[in-house]
Amino acid sequence: MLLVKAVTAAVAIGASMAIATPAVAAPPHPFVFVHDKFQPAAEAESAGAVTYDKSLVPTSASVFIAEARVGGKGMKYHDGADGHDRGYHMRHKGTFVFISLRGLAPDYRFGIHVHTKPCGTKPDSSGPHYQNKQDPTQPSTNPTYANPRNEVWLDLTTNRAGKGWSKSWVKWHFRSGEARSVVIHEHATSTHQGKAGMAGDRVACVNVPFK
Ligand SMILES: [Cu+2]
Repeated sequence: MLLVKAVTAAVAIGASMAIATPAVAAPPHPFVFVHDKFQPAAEAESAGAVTYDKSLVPTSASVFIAEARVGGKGMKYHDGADGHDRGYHMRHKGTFVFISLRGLAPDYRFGIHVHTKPCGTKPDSSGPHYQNKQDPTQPSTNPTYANPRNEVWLDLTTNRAGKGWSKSWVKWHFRSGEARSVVIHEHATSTHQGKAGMAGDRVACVNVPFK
């Protein structure tokens, strides 16, 4: 049921974006969907999602993630009413990411981000956060770079039943092959200088082939 709601929400938002731009000659929106159960970290080679802390993310937990990549550089569209090319350029370019989780620790605040590398047997395998403008100083803790407009943050608080969801919209696209996972951390993401983007230990990881 939760999955159905998640898909409905993701598709509804995708549809509302489509309505914001004329349907005629509008490009298709590439979507990515991932639905997985968390496996023990030892299974990372073959698992879609792994947990490093079973007290916060048990192996009975599941995750759904959707990405919608919208628009692009210099795209034009026709006016649907009379068929003339008005030469307008796409105003809506960006990336929408949605996450829904169930079976996690209840009433708990998690920090969640898109990371650059696939999940592995070790929590650090997933590499640093994906950044649109890359901080020359790594690890990046400078809020000029480590912020939810330059990175994809999906922090959420679970309800009493251990369910939660979150979404992010950024005005850019991922560079191909450079965004590979979503990492769940043990606490909310900091925004303070010198700590920006930090959210404590990595408790779980989900492989996502972002476009
Ligand atoms: Cu992270």
